[in-house]
Amino acid sequence: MGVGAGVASDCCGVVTFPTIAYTRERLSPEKSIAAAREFLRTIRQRRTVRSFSPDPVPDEVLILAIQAAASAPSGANMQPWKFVIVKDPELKRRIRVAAEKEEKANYEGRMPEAWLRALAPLQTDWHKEFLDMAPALIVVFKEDYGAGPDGRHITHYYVNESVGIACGFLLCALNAAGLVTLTHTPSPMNFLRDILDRPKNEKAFLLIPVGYPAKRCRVPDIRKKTLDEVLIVR
Ligand code: IYR
Repeated sequence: MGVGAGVASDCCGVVTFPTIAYTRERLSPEKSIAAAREFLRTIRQRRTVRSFSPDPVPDEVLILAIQAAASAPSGANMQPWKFVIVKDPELKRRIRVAAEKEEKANYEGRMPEAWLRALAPLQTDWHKEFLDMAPALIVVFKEDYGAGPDGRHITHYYVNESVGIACGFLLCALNAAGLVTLTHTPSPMNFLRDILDRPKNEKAFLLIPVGYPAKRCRVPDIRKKTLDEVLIVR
């Protein structure tokens, strides 16, 4: 198999990608540590926020953050994701109404007692005002399979892992830009495909209200596990 830079090679009927030189410069240990420390400082400022200011956010930030998300690694580079930005108040309203209908059924019967007890400290309930209030919702869809131009079925691999990683990139990018997010998963969320008019190979994966925190926004005083609790070195 030829691996020369920029040379597509063909072996046994398989066309491989040409390769390009990977040229990112190596950081010194000091610079590397400083960069990791700065990233940690920034990401530790991220909090899941449930009360949003209605102030608009720059479209360009949303677009750049989605470009960051879409640069994520994915199984066989299939990039099995779509991102829908919803700013239209009428669409946000329809999403809120549909989400609250499902969440009311969840909180008032479908969720087992143990789940309700686990959520009680967070004081969540079926009211989802943030779906109207946040200036933008980003709905991330996963593609369980792709559709070729001729309607051909394209198999996707590690879809949940790939889209989960892309969502992580998206949250980091929005946080770096000073915006707050909520990782919301109304369940079930099939209604999003209908309301947003998406094809049947797409399934809603995560609904992310994005914006600025409301004035006097409060968040639960939770703690993250310590390094000792999460790190094993062998
Ligand atoms: N999706 C519901 C319930 C919920 C579930 C979990 I797990 C949370 O961490 C938070 C909420 C809701 O949005 O209220």
